[in-house]
Amino acid sequence: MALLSFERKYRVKGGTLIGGDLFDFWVGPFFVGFFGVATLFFAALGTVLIFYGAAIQGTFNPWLINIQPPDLSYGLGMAPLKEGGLWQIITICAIGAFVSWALREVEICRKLGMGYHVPFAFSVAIFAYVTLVVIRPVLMGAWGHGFPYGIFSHLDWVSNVGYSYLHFHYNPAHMLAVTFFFTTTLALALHGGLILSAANPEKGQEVKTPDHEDTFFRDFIGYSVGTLGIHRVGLLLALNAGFWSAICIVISGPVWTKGWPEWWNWWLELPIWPNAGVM
Ligand code: 07D
Ligand code: 07D
Ligand code: U10
Repeated sequence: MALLSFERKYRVKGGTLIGGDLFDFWVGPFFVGFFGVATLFFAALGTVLIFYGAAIQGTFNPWLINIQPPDLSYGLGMAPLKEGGLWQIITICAIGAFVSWALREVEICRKLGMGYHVPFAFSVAIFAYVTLVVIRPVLMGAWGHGFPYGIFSHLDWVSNVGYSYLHFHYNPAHMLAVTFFFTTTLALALHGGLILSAANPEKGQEVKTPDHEDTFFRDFIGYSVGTLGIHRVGLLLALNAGFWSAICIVISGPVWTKGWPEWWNWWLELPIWPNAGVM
């Protein structure tokens, strides 16, 4: 069905979670809904507050804008606006906007009678963000453990937090997360490559079928996960990348306070090694 006639058929009322018909309309290509309005509200307020913070800081250079969380001495209390309070309100706006965005995805899925896989996937990204700015700071007793909102300043935070555990690469959950990120790109490259190679045969030849795609991988590695299966694998890999990222940072501090290389001492402490003295 052509895109325009398809949209005419499916652009009908219903499926909203909140607000009934009130915001059940489209503006240009965008479905609005209650959560579209909520997203715009939080995003606009958050953006205005970032600009306000930038004005206080004295720069509108986007690379240098830096909205700091409160000092650790404020613990889990509210801080004055200019001493981290802005960061706290911007964090509320960010969570409000991200969650509204996910729920807007849910409403669109409901309208189309589709599964909720996309909003579920975005929820894992939101979970990683909330872990960084809410769950871990709460577990550590101060909002000051959240990351600052600035392009370069948030990189400084990652580096500083990494080195404060001596060698972040030795964090086993970080290893899992990194491996899932790498595997996700491998899977996407293989999948994108396979589809394009089947859809773009040499001039004069017919477009190839899923049978060709399956056979390529059977010939190549002895097994094909299948045309639906590769999308399941892709989603699983990507969600695990985000999930283990959240785990790797939430255990740094709340669970493990020493350097990460030291965590591996459990290996040396296993009761399987001959006595050093006997050797
Ligand atoms: C391509 C979809 C489009 C999204 C884009 C991001 C803003 C921020 C805000 C000026 C894949 C738009 C950016 C709206 C403007 C102000 C105040 C998504 C795509 C293009 N980071 N990070 C970047 C965020 C964290 C890290 C770039 C956000 C953690 C490292 C961009 C968050 C840690 C590097 C950015 C967040 C961390 C980056 C490119 C939130 C661990 C880089 C992002 C809300 C996760 C890279 C200069 C990208 C870079 C980079 C945004 C969180 C580490 C500015 C919004 C604290 C090591 N991060 N980041 O393409 O070039 O994402 O930095 O959690 O090297 Mg970051
Ligand atoms: C948090 C983003 C959520 C985004 C949302 C949406 C908008 C709207 C609008 C465009 C999680 C935002 C949307 C704003 C934009 C428009 C219109 C995603 C989030 C909700 N590391 N490390 C990770 C690697 C080192 C350290 C994760 C690699 C060093 C710390 C990942 C290397 C040290 C933390 C990862 C490496 C160190 C991490 C990040 C290599 C520093 C974290 C991905 C090759 C000296 C962070 C939850 C992620 C984390 C994290 C990869 C090196 C420290 C697995 C590949 C050794 C402190 N690192 N790292 O989490 O786990 O995405 O965060 O060296 O906190 Mg690391
Ligand atoms: C996939 C797929 C597949 C496809 C696909 C795709 C996955 C096989 C069939 C999709 C993939 C792609 C297209 C590839 C490229 C994608 C990426 C690399 C991912 C990253 C994406 C981006 C970087 C683009 C991000 C753009 C966004 C999020 C759009 C920005 C939009 C808005 C700001 C508007 C949002 C709309 C809302 C909230 C609903 C309400 C709307 C309105 C009221 C109308 C808009 C009105 C205004 C903007 C004016 C009012 C604004 C105010 C007051 C404040 C604004 C505040 C701001 C901060 C801007 O598998 O199949 O193909 O295609």
